[in-house]
Amino acid sequence: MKPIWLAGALALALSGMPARAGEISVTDAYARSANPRSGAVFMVIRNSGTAERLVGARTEVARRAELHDHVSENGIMRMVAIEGGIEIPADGVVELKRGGRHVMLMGLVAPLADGDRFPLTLLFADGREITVEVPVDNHRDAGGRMHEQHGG
Ligand SMILES: [Cu+2]
Repeated sequence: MKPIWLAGALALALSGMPARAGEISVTDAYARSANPRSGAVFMVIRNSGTAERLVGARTEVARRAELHDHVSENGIMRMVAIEGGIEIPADGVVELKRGGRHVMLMGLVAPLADGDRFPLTLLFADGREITVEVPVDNHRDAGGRMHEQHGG
């Protein structure tokens, strides 16, 4: 019979292995911040593995990072914290975008300015963490594309 500590060590080693890391990829991450206290992060999350759940996020640039959604109440849009995380379906794509789900940064340590970049760590239900570098881009259009130069 294996000693219990060995099972524990093995589980730790497995959770730190990059074997599953390729199954979730994050692209097109960017942040907007309209005031010095808060900001929002948007991105596209692709999952080529089994169903997964984004349960939280953390970053050194804000005291709190929360998963938010927009809901309409009596014709007024407001933001609410998402209970239970965001499902990333097997072989699915989830887009965090303007007017929809996003990672809310609350209590910015310092104001975010265009061109700043910061690391954001996404926390998943199975314990894995994926850190992405997020550029601040207040001029990106709502479709998530970079503004293109006119006359080009
Ligand atoms: Cu929000």
